[in-house]
Amino acid sequence: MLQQQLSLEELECGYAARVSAVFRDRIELKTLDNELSLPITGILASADPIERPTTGDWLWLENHSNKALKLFERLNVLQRTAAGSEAKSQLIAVNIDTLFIVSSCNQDFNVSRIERYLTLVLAAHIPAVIVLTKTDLCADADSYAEQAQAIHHDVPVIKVNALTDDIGQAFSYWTGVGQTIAFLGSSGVGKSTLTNALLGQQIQDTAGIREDDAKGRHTTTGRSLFAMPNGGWVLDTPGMRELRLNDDLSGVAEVFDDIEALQKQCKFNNCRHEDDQGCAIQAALEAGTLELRRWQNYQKLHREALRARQTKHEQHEHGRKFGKEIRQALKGKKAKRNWADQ
Ligand SMILES: Nc1nc2c(ncn2[C@@H]2O[C@H](COP(=O)(O)OP(=O)(O)O)[C@@H](O)[C@H]2O)c(=O)[nH]1
Ligand SMILES: [Mg+2]
Ligand SMILES: [Zn+2]
Repeated sequence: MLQQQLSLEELECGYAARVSAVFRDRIELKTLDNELSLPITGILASADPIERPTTGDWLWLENHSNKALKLFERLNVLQRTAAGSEAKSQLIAVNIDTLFIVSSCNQDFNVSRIERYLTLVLAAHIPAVIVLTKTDLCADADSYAEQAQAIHHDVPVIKVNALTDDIGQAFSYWTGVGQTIAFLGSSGVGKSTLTNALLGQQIQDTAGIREDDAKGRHTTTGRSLFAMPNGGWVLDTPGMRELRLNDDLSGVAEVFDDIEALQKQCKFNNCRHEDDQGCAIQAALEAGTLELRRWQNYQKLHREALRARQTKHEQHEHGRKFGKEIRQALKGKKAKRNWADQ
C-alpha cells in the first residue's frame, strides 16, 4: 500500500521507516532491521504541526544518507482539541488499525468517559474495542462489561486480568502481522502492563508513576510504538487528563446513533426536547429506554464538538480578514510609495 504512493524513481533510492517516538528535537524510527534517530529538520519540521511526523507515521528515507524524503499519507488520524482556548488540533495517534479504550473495573470505570473516548475514535474512523482490566479486583466484572456493551452495539468489549491472563491470546484477533493497535485510557488502568505483555518484555514503565510526573516526561510526547515479536505493532499512550473533542461531529452521531434516531421521531422538527409536545426523547426518558446520564452526556459532547467547529470557523474567518487587511495595508503602502516616487 505504501509503495503505491511512490514513483519508480523514489522506490529505487529509498526505504521505509516507521516513527516510534517523537522528542523535541529528534524522532526515533524503526526499520525492518534497524533503529535510528533523526534530527527534526527539512520535511520533518513542517510549520503545520498536523503535518509533522508523529508516532505511527511511515517515512521514506534516502538510502545511505537516511534523509527523510517523504511522509506517507496516513490511514487515519486520531486528534483532539488541545487544552486552552484556541481550537488547535493535537495528534494522538496515526495509522491505527484497532484502538483499545482501556478502563479498569473499579473507581476509574466511567461510562461517560468511555463515550467521550469512543466519540473521538469513531470520528477518526478507527475500529474500537473496549478493554476492561483488573477483573481480579472486582467482584462483578460482568456488570461492568454489560454497561460497557450498552454504549454501542458494534463495539466489542473484552475483560482481562492484565497481570495473569494470556494477553497475546486475548488480543490475537487484532494483532496479526502488519496490524497496529493502540491503547488509550486514564493513567493507571493497565495500558503499559498490556503493552509489556504483548511484547513479552518489561519495556514500558508501569504503575503510572512516570507518566504522571510531567517534569520527567517533558522532552517526549510520551507515546511509544513497539514492534511485537509476531510482526504487529503496539502503541502505548500516556493517560491524558483532558480529552477535548475536535470539530468532527460524526463521532457523536455514531456513538449516539440511538439518540439521533430518536430525535427524528419528535413530533416537531424544531423540538427542544424539553417539555415539547410529542418529544420522543422525553418519552424515552420517561419509559426508561433512554438513560438520563446518556442523554446529558450526548448533549455535552454535541455542544463541545459544535463549539470546536465554531471556533475553527471563527479562526478561519479571522485569518481571512487579517490576511485581507495585510494585503490592503501593503497595497496602501505601495500606493503611497508610488505617489512619493512621482
Ligand atoms: N490486579 C491488577 N493489577 C493490574 C492489572 N492491570 C494493571 N495492573 C496494575 O495497575 C498499575 C498500573 O498499570 P499500568 O500498566 O502502569 O497503567 P497505565 O498507566 O495505564 O499504563 C500497575 O501497578 C499494574 O501492575 C490487572 O488486570 N489486575
Ligand atoms: Mg503507562
Ligand atoms: Zn424532542
